[in-house]
Amino acid sequence: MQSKLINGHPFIAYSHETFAPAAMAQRTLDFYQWLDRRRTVREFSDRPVPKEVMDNLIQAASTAPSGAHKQPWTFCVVSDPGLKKQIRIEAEKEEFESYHGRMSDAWKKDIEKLQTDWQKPFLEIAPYLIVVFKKAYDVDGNGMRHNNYYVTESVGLACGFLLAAIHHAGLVALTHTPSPMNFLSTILQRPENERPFLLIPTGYPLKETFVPDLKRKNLGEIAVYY
Ligand code: IYR
Repeated sequence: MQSKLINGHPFIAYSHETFAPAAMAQRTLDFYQWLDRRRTVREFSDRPVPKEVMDNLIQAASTAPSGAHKQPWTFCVVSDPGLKKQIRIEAEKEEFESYHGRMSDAWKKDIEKLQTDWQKPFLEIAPYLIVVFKKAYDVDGNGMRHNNYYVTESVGLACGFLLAAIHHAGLVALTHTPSPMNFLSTILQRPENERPFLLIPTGYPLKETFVPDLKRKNLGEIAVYY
């Protein structure tokens, strides 16, 4: 592999496949249509998923770009039934409060089409809960703090990659945000510099599963060309 130093910093040659316009048009259409089939699913099978698959999914997520390449994320992959039960109990406590007061009427009306409620059985049924933490800062071996940058953007990007990887695996996921979710730091004993970001149950869908009949915005509603 070709390499060189730029101002003392190592760089490597980047080789990248390119496509003719017609091939690119077909590829982008295929990719869009394939991504368009991804749906958030709330009904999981308890069918096991190999750990090797989870390892690959997490590594795919961690290829996302991040501020100063700090990779400010930790993916906690929970399969232990005791931990899943604790997470369900605490999530349902928070969700009960949310659905019975914390959420505005307008908010509840907005999500009525999803037919969700405070009960979250999938937190025990899905074979894996991926709990994504964002690292507000890093701590080195000497206890020194180091800055991270654009942490929310970076971890959001990694979660996007993760959801695409899960779809590519033929599995399904739910982007779940019990609020507040500090209980995840306690149950999983995460250090002070890590903050819970997203809880992603992952697995196979139930054989017979239904999802809300949602429509995506069309191009004219989401894109402005100048
Ligand atoms: N966190 C709750 C409520 C909820 C909120 C939004 I915004 C959604 O898109 C879906 C659900 C829950 O998980 O049920």
